[in-house]
This record gives sequence, C-alpha cells and structure tokens, in this order.
Amino acid sequence: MSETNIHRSGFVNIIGRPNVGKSTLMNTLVGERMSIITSKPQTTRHRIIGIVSGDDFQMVFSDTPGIIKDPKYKMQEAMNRFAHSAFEDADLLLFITDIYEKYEDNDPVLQQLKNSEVPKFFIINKIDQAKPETVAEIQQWWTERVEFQAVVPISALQKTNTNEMLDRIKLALPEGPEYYPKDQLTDRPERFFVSEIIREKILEQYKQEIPYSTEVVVERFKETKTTKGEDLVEINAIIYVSRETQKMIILGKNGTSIKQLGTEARKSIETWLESKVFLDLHVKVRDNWRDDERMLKHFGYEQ
Ligand SMILES: Nc1nc2c(ncn2[C@@H]2O[C@H](COP(=O)(O)OP(=O)(O)OP(=O)(O)O)[C@@H](O)[C@H]2O)c(=O)[nH]1
Ligand SMILES: [Mg+2]
Repeated sequence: MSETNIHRSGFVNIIGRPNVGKSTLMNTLVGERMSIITSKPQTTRHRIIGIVSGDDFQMVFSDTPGIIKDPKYKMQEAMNRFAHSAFEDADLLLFITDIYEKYEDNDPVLQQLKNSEVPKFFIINKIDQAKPETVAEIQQWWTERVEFQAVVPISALQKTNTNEMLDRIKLALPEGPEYYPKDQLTDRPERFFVSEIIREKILEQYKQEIPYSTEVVVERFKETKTTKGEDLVEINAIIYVSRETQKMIILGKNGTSIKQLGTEARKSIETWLESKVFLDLHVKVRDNWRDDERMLKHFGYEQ
C-alpha cells in the first residue's frame, strides 16, 4: 500500500497545570467551541473529547482538568484522576505549559512525564505575551529533562503555529481505524455542554469561592416550537451549591444576580444551539457536596 492510502488515527491527550490554555488549544485545534474557557484556574473539571477527521486521518483530542498540586476536596481528587488517566490512554501527549509557569525539579508531573513511554509534544503557550529569549529558556529547561518528539511554541489564542501543529500531530499518529463516525465532533450530549456554558457564566459573574462551590446539572432539555413555529429549546437546570449562604449569593438581592446569570447563559446557549432558548435556573444546597461520594457520582466524577 502506498503512503497515500494510509489511514492514521489516535488519541491525543492535552495535559498540564490549570490555566495554561489547554481548553483554548483544544477549541482552536477542533475549530469549534467545545470546552469552556475562563481566566480562572480549574475551569475544566472533566475530560472532554473533540474529534478532528479527514479522509485519511482521525485525531481524538482530550481536554483535561489542570493537574492540581494539593487537592483539598474529593472533587479535586477526581479531577486529578481524569488528568492522570490521560497519561495512560494516549497515542500522543500534548504537554502544555505557558510562559509564566515555573516547575521545580522535584515536581511529580515531571516524574510522570519522564516515566511515560507515550510520544510527547512539548507545547509552550501564550508566546504572544513573551520575548523569544523567555521561550528559548523554557524550552531549554524542559528538553534537558524530558524527551519530547517535538517542541512547539504557540499562541492558542491567536492561533499562531496551531495549523503547523495539526500537521505534525497527524504525522506522529500510528496507522489505525476511525474510532468515531467521521462527522462526529464529541461523545458528550448537548445537555452536558449546556451545563458547562452555565458554569462558565457563573465563573465569570461570581467571585472567590462561589464558582468553585458550584455544580450545574441540566434536568430537562426539550426541543419544541414557539407558537410562531420557530425552533425552541426548553431547558431546566439546577445549580448546586455547598452552603445556604452561597445560595443567597447566587440569587442576589431580590433575585437580581440569578436573573442576570440566566440572561447571560441563555444568550450564550442560544448562540451555541442556534435556536431560541427558554432557560429556567433553580438553586439547591447540598452540604459539602465536593466531599460527598454520592453527589460526586451523580455529577459524573467517576471514570
Ligand atoms: N495571551 C494568551 N492568553 C491565552 C492563550 N491561551 C489561553 N489564554 C488565556 O488563558 C486563560 C486560561 O485559558 P484556558 O484555556 O481556560 O486554560 P486551561 O488550561 O484549560 O485551564 P483549566 O481548565 O483551568 O485547567 C484564559 O484567560 C485564556 O484566554 C494564549 O495563547 N495567549
Ligand atoms: Mg480548561
């Protein structure tokens, strides 16, 4: 068989510490808005798959939660488990750092990278914010310690070097079948992405501990029509918080905060679904849910 008939495919897992731009990179590579992105660390809590297919290839990207140094809650331990699982089941690892991060020699992530036999690309992100000397220094520090198949400085935000990166990923993948239908983009249902969009708006609107104490579950997702015959999606979502006082903050005085949240989330969901949306938000308290095994299971923090 000639080279042109080879079909390449594989699982390309994006790993790194919180806030370095893993989700931004995933969205840029997939060319769709899959993962939510905010300026706050620990935005992503699950593994999220984004699929890029062509006639002769299929890349299955996994965005993962940033690896947390000292998890304080069972939820964060679960997030770390999702991240660590990505070291195991990859055909190619994209290890990503940004120009601001500093690693110590005794960092367990460094050890894990050294121990992993999976081919790895070293990605330095946010180069739009750095001098070339800084990028060179970071590159040198890492390549003295871990064996990488490629080093790729990028700006995930400005899409610098990201197309070249796709070409290199494709060539690094083994010969293999299509794992998903070629027109499939992800393995999660729409209601998952809707709950993520609501969480994104919570991260943007509320301060300090509130977003981190919050989980969102879409209880009802019904596609219907307006009286004028336009597409309409009716969505009921529950915002779980871990204390009564947090519920008060989410609601705000006379419900003004949750009303604002509902408006922002609805607009964003309408853009994403390309449909009119009716969104009903409801707040429930589940004491210390971040350490409650049963609630964590209900929220999907299991593998
Ligand atoms: N200047 C600059 N900012 C970037 C770039 N890529 C991502 N960012 C910003 O960095 C912040 C974090 O981006 P995310 O993509 O959410 O980072 P993440 O690694 O997925 O974070 P977690 O999900 O919390 O682990 C956001 O404010 C992004 O806009 C880049 O190339 N340049
Ligand atoms: Mg993320």
